[in-house]
Amino acid sequence: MSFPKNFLWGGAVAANQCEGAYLEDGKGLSCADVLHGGKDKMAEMADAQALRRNMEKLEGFFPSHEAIDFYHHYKEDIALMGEMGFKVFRTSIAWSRIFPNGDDAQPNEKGLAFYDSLFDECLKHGIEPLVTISHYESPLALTKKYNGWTSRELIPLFERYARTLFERYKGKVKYWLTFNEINATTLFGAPFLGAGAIVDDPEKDKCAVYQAAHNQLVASALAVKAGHEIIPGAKIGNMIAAMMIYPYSCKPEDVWLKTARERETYFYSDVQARGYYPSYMEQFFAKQGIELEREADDTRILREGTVDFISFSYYMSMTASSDPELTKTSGNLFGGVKNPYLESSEWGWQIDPLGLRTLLNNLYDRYQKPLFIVENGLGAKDVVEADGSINDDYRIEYLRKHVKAMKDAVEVDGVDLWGYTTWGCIDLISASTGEMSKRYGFIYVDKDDEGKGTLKRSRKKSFSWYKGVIESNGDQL
Ligand code: BGP
Repeated sequence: MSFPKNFLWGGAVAANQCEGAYLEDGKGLSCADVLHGGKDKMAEMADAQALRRNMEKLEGFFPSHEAIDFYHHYKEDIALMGEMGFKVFRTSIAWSRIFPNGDDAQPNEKGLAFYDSLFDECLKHGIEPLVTISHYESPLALTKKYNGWTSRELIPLFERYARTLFERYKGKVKYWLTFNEINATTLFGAPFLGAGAIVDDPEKDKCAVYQAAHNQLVASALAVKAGHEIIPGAKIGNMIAAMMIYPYSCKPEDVWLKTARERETYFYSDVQARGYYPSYMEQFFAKQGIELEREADDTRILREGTVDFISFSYYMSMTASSDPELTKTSGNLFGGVKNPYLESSEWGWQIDPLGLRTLLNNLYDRYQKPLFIVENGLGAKDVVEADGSINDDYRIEYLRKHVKAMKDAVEVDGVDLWGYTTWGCIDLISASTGEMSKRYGFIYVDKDDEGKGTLKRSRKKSFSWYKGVIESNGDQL
């Protein structure tokens, strides 16, 4: 047994990290457009005052405004993906390209036409689009007017946006994801990125943060229902930043902490896969005095809007320990305690291929639904040699080991895995730092952290390696 014949190999991007053209053809500002780049980006996202200032006045350099200008280069970029043999391309739709303010009376035709053309281009190259409806880019006007997802007003607005997409692209797009890394809303330390909300002290104001999460879960379920109604045979998944957490030691307290921390993420996938709140979450709300604004219909909506498959991002694992003295490590949504058995990337994310196999098994055991790895990869600095070549053996090494782990999960353990889209298949701006130098791609883009460069695309060594992987359906690693 090997990977199934129709296994979906490909790559992933998100609109705000690659498109640029931030105000072109009627697009409105999104939350991503008011975040500066640099190592302080995480702090800025958690700083309510700074966010309010940025919303009022855009001063300085904002990486998303041009990004890699995919908006004007997509034909060339999709052709390169076609050359690698991609079966699937994951991208997101910028909500503010379709509804510039989120609540406009009519959708923006030019925005809709752009994605028509993008999906046509994919299909021309035999590439199936996999579309994230909301990837860290809710319209800024909704933050100003409603404080983003803390308000239930966003539920019908999102449903209408999703319905508009399903109606328009029903002949072109079969695979959909509702919210990117939906667990970011409560785990990121600030609900701005995931939920377009500014909360002065998220630790104290848990109610606002969990309300945003609840509203998104209801909206996600409504979108799943609508998608099934409008597109027969549509496959609609959720998307979580999957956390592979080990107990730091066999001390029972550490083991318990692992369970508790995993539940911070499982909460979302439990609701989206099973259709109801897990009892540990209801207890948590009761004990913390968190009273959510829930409507009578919410229970039915959640039950009727369960997802067809579970998708997730996986970059690293971490450990949980009851000892506060141990060294911490960073990660894409939250850090943990450093694992002494693992190496780290240049950005301190701990590399753990076997953790991916364990995680695939855990998720499949828990939900018995098909899985899709929609983000995985190594953010690293690349060097362009004098002859123009880019020898990214470290990236090949990272990916090879992860594909091998995924292969074991499928071939040996019997996990039902639909596909694999590596993150940032073409270099793009980083979500956590806004840097260009944190590169993930098979395709290099000539641009630096200050926004300078020709935007010229070139193939890295990993380009032909991945082409070979896809051609051999994962046999040739
Ligand atoms: C995930 C996000 C992506 C992506 C990725 C890599 O959390 O869904 O948008 O950016 O992480 O993170 P970074 O860009 O910070 O390296």
